[in-house]
Amino acid sequence: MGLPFQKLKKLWLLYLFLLFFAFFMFAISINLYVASIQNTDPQQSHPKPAPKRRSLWPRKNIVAHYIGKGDIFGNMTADDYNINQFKPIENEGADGRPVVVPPRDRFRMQRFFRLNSFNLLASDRIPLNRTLKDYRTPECRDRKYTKNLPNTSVIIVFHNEAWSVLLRTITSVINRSPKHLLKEIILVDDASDRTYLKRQLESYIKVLAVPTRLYRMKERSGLVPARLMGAQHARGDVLTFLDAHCECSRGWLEPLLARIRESRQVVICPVIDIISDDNFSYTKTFENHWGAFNWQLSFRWFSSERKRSTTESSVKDLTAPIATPGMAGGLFAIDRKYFYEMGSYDSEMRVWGGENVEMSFRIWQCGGRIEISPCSHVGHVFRSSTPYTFPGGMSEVLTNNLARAASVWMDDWQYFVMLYTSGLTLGAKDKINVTERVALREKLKCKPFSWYLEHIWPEHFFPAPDRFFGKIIWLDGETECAQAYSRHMKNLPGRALSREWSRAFDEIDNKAAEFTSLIDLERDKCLRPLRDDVPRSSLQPVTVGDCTSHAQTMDMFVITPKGQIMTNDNVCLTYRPPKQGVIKLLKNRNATTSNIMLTQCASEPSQFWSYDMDTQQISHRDTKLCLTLKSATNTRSQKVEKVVLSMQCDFKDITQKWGLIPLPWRL
Ligand code: LR7
Ligand code: MN
Repeated sequence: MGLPFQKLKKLWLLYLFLLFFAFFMFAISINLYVASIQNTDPQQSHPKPAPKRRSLWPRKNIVAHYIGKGDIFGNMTADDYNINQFKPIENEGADGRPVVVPPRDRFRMQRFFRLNSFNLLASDRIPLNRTLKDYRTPECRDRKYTKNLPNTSVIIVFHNEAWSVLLRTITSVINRSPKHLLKEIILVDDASDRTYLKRQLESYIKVLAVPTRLYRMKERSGLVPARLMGAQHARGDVLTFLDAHCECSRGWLEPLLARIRESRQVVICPVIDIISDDNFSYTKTFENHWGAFNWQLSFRWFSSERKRSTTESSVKDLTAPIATPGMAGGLFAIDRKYFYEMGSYDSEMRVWGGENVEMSFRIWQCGGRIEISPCSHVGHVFRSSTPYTFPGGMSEVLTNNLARAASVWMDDWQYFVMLYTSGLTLGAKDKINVTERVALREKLKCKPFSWYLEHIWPEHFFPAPDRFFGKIIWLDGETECAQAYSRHMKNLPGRALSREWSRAFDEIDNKAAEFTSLIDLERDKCLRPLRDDVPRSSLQPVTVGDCTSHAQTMDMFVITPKGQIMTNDNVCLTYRPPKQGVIKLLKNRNATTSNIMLTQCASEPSQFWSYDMDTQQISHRDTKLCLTLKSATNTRSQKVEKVVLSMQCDFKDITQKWGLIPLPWRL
């Protein structure tokens, strides 16, 4: 009787041991997995390929930031938040190289990533005065500046910034700015609660080589109220704003101040280089980037060629700044008095977002300029999520800020933004009071938004009175909408004589309400990207799909009178003659290839189209090939997909007929 019981007991022990062992292996493999996601191998991560600019990627919705939730690393404790683990190691991260956190610390590294949405352990290994390379072009290095430049106050606002990151920002400002140009550093603490940002910070800044003062917001307000407080206390000729996680590189300041000396109406930004959020490597970015906004007013970088501003020196000056329709918002210098003359900031904007939109429109429309100096390089830690809270709710705060910017500065276009930004509606206007800002706009006699689009951002992809805005539907000859459209076109007098887009826009506008009401969401098919989960900036094949209005506005197009077919984020319908390399690339990337792609607008012949009202064909202007809907086999999944290609035109071919269904965009 006793024997089987003994056996059973042994077996249980064995089970228990096995269970324990399995759990142990599981824990180890998770750790290894996590370590493998984090690319910390210096061989691999440096040099990096052309940096991915966060802003070129699509966002699921208007909320540009999200807050990381708890994960397998458990909850953080008050101690975790408050201890300062800064322990610099000589030469770590020198010359902007990436940091490798040793394997034994990988688990902690993951745990602490969440605190700031960047690799705190990596930063904590880098000395505050780490060296960087000289990222300037030879032309910029050779450029001489007069000693007689205006001086500046550097204003840095922060909320719960990491010690090593904040102090490295300050150290880089002190070490890389000519002493006589740096009047003071002003820190504004937006009601942080980390203990090391209290007394420890106060005593640290007392001994710095440059007068550094710290002000604190009484309650958490956001970067706009904090910057306004900083500006109030500043005494320098120029205000230079920086985020609290930057590193200024050699020669960053002189070009900014020199440009303001030339013209006090210029708001001047440095080139923003990339400090990696996972290994703190410093990567130089291209000098010829400029910025603007998408349909939801998110800031975006663009790289198409732009004329440089002419400075005192010659026209072909490679050190001359580039005018930019929009500013990223965090890093710029502005004449202090001019800042106030122009209405500083909209003080009702809270926490994060929108202030850069407002400032961009305001400065341009009210007679100033915004430029990027190719000679000034400042690194910024780009992160993909927001580590801090949004008092008042993220979506509410952000939509409120954007609604304020749009309703004061965008005239007719404010409705467009409100109609096609998720989280925003026309009702947003009722919740805000912008009387003071509208009065400012009148006082400064600012120009209309149409002027801004036409003259400051002629490459823009927004709707306009002389453009079409709406959906492009496939006229399959069966749906009511398709039939009504074709009938309307066939009955137009003299339709065959005109190939002008504007004529088509007019004829369609007359019937806009009718067509839109006839769209059958189930049956009508609209032109749209083949996949909607790929970045908008990459090449994407085109297909037709249901005509629902998608949050990302993937199936809405703007057509210019010259025949460029554009959509959100500066993406254009493009004819791409198949080259072998291209096909290979596409096969890997998208698995379905076509000679029609959506890609960055460039105003090239490959992006101009004609519309034949008589046959309802859209043809590529140069090759005279027609947009055609065909079935193609996906090389990866072997599934048959409908793809839009360009083929020989045949007016009888039903797969080549397209209708333009306008959508409302202003009141
Ligand atoms: O409630 C807050 N209080 C603060 O003091 C929220 C933020 N802040 C501080 C924060 O600590 C940081 O120093 O404000 C600064 C900016 O906040 P980030 O770093 O979280 O913002 P970001 O870099 O993601 O956002 C960009 O857009 C913002 C819109 O409101 C601001 O204009 C940021 O300054 C801006 N940053 C840049 O332009 C750097 C380059 C990014 C690009 C492209
Ligand atoms: Mn930032």
